[in-house]
Amino acid sequence: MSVKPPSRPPKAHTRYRSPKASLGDLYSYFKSKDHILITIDPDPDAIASALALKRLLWHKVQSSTIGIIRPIRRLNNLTMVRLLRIPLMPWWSISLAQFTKFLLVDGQPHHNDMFKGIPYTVVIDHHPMSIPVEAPFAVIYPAYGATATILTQYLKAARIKPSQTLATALLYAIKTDTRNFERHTIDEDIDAFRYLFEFANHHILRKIEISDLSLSDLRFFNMAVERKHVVKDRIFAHLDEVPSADLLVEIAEFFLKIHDISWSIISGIYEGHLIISVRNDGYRKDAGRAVRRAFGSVGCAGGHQAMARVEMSLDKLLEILGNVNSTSIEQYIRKQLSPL
Ligand SMILES: [Mn+2]
Repeated sequence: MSVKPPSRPPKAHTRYRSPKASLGDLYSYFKSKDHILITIDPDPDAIASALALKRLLWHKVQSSTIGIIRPIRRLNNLTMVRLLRIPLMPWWSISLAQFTKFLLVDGQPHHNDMFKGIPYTVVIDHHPMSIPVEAPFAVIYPAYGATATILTQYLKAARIKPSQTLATALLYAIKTDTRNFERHTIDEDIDAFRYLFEFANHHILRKIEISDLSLSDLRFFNMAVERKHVVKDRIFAHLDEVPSADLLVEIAEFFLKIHDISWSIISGIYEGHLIISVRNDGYRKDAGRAVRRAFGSVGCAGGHQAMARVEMSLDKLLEILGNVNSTSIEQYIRKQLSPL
């Protein structure tokens, strides 16, 4: 088998076409002898969209493979792939010569060096198009909150009832890409969400959504509980060296579950920097303003009403404190962020 360049002239559709018209067009590019590779940068939207595309082309092509360009690291996404048994192939282990057609979802060829130079037949995406996408079937809808929404419309147009696995994956994709509809959402995303809702497994969805800890992270929760200092409605804990900055966010959010705690201020050292993660109840206070006032002149400090983050180099800290250790750091943070 050899890879032939697309025979029809490229045209990218950024203006909306009916899903039915798009689907007919999509199908026209495939033959039953095709072996297709769907390439993705594996985030939930890309994974779910690839799975939907695989389903749409089921029985229309000889074989379909989803190739990922990097290992998945995010624990929620690993849980998604494991619980939904989504078949993914690391791209570096595949020979491209065995495929006759290439497809890309939730991304564009210029987004990654690994995509460049591949003669794509299909590109379906919702990121803004800064460089024209040249593929026979290119559908780019930047207004959409998720690529999964476009694929859900195609499934509906094809009258394919999504399996529990597929519906759960698509639902999770729409929820993550729109951050639970807090950003970049159009009616089509909400319609797709509503449609998928009844087919999804909500127990699995919940397990995927809450799976952001590893067993080894618990050590730091333990340390945070032991080291916590409560000053009025504020809780502080300094954790020394931590394996990731995200862990500080997890612990800060965990402490905010305590009903009469309004501020959760968790700090640690990560890659030579002091990181302070701040969460509050968002009521009459502004976490972003508070950290800018306290640390804006000595480090990088910012955030919103209910969440904020400070980052400062240990050199700067040494300059200010003269002596950098657990106790001096902890006291410094508490002094800067204690209620007046
Ligand atoms: Mn996306």
